[in-house]
Amino acid sequence: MDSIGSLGLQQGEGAPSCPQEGLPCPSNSSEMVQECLQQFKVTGAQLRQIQTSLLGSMEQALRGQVGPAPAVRMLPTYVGSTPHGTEKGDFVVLELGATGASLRVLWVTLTGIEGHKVEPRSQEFVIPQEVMLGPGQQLFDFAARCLSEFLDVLPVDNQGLQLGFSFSFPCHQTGLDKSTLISWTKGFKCSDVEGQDVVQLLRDAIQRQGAYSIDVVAVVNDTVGTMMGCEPGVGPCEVGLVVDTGTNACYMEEARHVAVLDEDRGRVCISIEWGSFSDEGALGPVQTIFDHTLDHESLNPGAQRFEKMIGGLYLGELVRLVLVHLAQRGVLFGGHTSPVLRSQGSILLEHVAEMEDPSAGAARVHAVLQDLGLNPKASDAEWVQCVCMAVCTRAAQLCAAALAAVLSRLQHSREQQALQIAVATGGRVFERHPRFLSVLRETVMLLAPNCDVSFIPSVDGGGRGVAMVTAVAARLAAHRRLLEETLAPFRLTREQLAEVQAQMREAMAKGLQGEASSLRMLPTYVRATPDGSERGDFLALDLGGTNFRVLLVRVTTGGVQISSQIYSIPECVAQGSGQQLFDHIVDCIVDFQQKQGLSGQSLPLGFTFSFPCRQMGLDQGILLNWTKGFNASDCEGQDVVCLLREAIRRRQAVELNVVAIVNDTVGTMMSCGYEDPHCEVGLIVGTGTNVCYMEELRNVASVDGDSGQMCINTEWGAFGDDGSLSMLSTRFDASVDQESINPGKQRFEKMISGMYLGEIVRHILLHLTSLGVLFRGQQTQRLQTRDIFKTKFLSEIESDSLALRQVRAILEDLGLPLTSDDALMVLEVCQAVSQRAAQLCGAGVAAVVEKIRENRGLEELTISVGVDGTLYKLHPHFSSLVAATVRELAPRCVVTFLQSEDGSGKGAALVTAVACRLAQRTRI
Ligand code: 0WK
Ligand code: BGC
Ligand code: BGC
Repeated sequence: MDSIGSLGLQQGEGAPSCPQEGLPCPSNSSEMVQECLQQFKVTGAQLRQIQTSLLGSMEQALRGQVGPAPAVRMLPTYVGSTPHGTEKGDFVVLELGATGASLRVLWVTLTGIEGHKVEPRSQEFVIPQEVMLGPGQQLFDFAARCLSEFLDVLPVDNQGLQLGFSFSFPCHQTGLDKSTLISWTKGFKCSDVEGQDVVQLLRDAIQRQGAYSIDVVAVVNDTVGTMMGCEPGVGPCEVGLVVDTGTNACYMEEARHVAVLDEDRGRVCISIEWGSFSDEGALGPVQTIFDHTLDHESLNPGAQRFEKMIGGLYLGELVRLVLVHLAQRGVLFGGHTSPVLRSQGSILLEHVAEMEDPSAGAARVHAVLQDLGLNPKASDAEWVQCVCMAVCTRAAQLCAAALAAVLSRLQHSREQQALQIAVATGGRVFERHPRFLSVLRETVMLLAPNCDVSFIPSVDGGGRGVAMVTAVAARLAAHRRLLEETLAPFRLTREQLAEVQAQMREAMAKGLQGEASSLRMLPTYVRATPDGSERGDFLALDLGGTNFRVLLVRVTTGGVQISSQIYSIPECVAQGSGQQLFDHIVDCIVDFQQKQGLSGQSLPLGFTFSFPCRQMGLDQGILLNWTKGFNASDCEGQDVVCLLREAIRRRQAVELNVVAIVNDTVGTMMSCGYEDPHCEVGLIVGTGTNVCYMEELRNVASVDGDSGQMCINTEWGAFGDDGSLSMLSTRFDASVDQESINPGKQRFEKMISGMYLGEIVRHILLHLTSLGVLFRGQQTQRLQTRDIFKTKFLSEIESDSLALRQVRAILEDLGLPLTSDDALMVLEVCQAVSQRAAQLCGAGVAAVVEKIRENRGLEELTISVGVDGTLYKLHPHFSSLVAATVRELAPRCVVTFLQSEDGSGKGAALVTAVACRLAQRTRI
């Protein structure tokens, strides 16, 4: 017999004469008792098999696998975090089902101050049998009456009371306040409740009662209340274990392991409902005839088989069945039974706990048996004590095997070999049964040796825990309301987007006509997209994006080869003097030429200059104003091609032939147009944002000619600088704009592009922190630092493949003390900000392609848009949201978005090639 089996029946543990310890025994009667007691013996191997099988069922249920119904349900409870300790407020708690035929109402005051506790006031109400077995409405009306009776004696207003409903039965929860009863257990069998939302049934009953306006904020399983009621200071309990009339446990599982939850972030508390564990292979061998009889005579035969071997509602009954069995065979009580002994449920948990309690002594056992109408001999009392001990030891061991399965699951889910965990225990079996906890603890140590488990008795039976959940639910509900209020302005309706599209169209038309408009609609002197006949070697510069690049572009019959080098533009240069900036550019060119062995060669150069320039020709561009953090002096109003040529001149011995200056949108359109002739729009969504497209020359007032097309650089970044976007602008946009180096400028860009989205998010997080919604209201220095929340964080945080812990890692790097709720809210903030940006961008593209379609009087337009920019390319959802918005707002345009591979440097070279070809033709 391996060591586990003998657990609980150790010498000197108050079971002086239970037979198997090899003590001398009376002849055949003792064999019969032994044979009975033997049936309750569970071997180590059997316990391990139960542990393994239960673990298997738990993981099968978590995976949501179809096929044979898993033995345990693994029900998500929507409790995503263990208590902060900051929860405060007064809460009503209604407990139904934990303690069998009674319900309890509590008034719990949470002070929110660590260690400062206000004793809850509570009242217990016995539930009449006919109510436990009658119509559901009767039960809930009974509960509502008890609530009123309890509140009537309390000095409370009858308004705005918040209630936590501890409902200790298996339920499918779809929210903290939405829970459908699966099936009754533990002596309850009310009609018209299974399959119903029990929160609604309670709300309806309270309504019918009409005495108090009570908001049922949360419904909680008693195991969750127990776990959450864990005494602060010992560190959060992450397992809640209840053994009262029934038994069950809950624990904190990684949300990503719970298939039914489309949540891959954070933890969620799972109510295992192990009472229904019934794997024949594992449980069959340890079930006795008494277990089968008990189940057969129960209210729910075949169900809750595991619970019926452990729960306090059944221990007494098991003992009774054994005593009847032994009495009827003349082994006990001189072969006599009594009507009480023969009646079901006559031996209660209290009786068993008393009779087994070694300190109670034989006299007490005697008294209990006499109360049952028996006339026991001394030996009878001893045997009865052994029977109680055997039944309860097995219960504790089976409970330990189940708990060991949970610990193994936690080791798996947290990929931890050694686990340190606190288990909150609740229920009268723990409170009243002298040895249950010690047998449980010892058996767990043997079944889960790598787990350091501390058992923490739950205070006031979980009432405080339920209040904690209610406080958390109330806080989360309040936070959610504040979050929704804060993000609502970012949730743009179709009407609002269509309005932006219409406003954009109007501004485009005005800009083309040279009328006042926030869209400058700048002619680029690019009249055609590449036709594939371009040839030659070209130098290209690409300034204005994240990186400054110098490129050598070789255009041959075989295609385009590019070699390039990235150079940095230090902030002091970008915001220094113009001369310094252009000298720096020329230094980079010279360095590149040397590295490429091009020194001394004067290749045609195309300059991608990604800032608003009024062009008078391909190689003339007056900088209208800097954007995107550039602010070099003495440049605005200057022809940047001249500034470059002057810098070249200053750097003697350098020959460069600057042929064309193009905007990065144009370079991108040309670069993609080289592969796809349908590409007539260039879109940038990177540090900044902008779009260009091929416009009919007849519509361009500032350029002569009515035939043919010209590429127009819309400079849509400035859209709304005339206030036309104010209806959409939020307080956070205003803060970002005010703190920028160009307040009042580039308003559309500041709602969309990579330079600003992170800042918008940061300002929203600051606001939510000031409301106490995030980071427990603690403002951190880091979060108050400009640009600390990079836009790339949005792309990382919103990526589907990123588990919440990585989201947490990003935010913890920012020194933000956060919970999983916080991280989930930060995710929602990022999603709202990037979604608005993508939709606004989509509304802009819809305006452009619809313009082209109407320009050409087409029913349907097929067109491609060349796109570049880090935000568009790296953000996991941006591009699809833009495309979806364009489909929505421009249904008669079939738009293909082509991500530019080589950036606009290639495009600049192609423009230069076209210019050279045209120049050559005019020279001929
Ligand atoms: C790459 C292009 C460049 C453009 C940039 C925009 O080659 O011309 O300015 O994309 O994206 P960003 O680097 O600002 O994210
Ligand atoms: C119920 C569980 C409950 C347990 C302990 C079981 O019968 O199904 O929901 O947690 O009893 O009260
Ligand atoms: C500039 C545009 C440029 C865009 C994308 C904006 O800030 O004004 O010229 O195309 O950024 O880089």
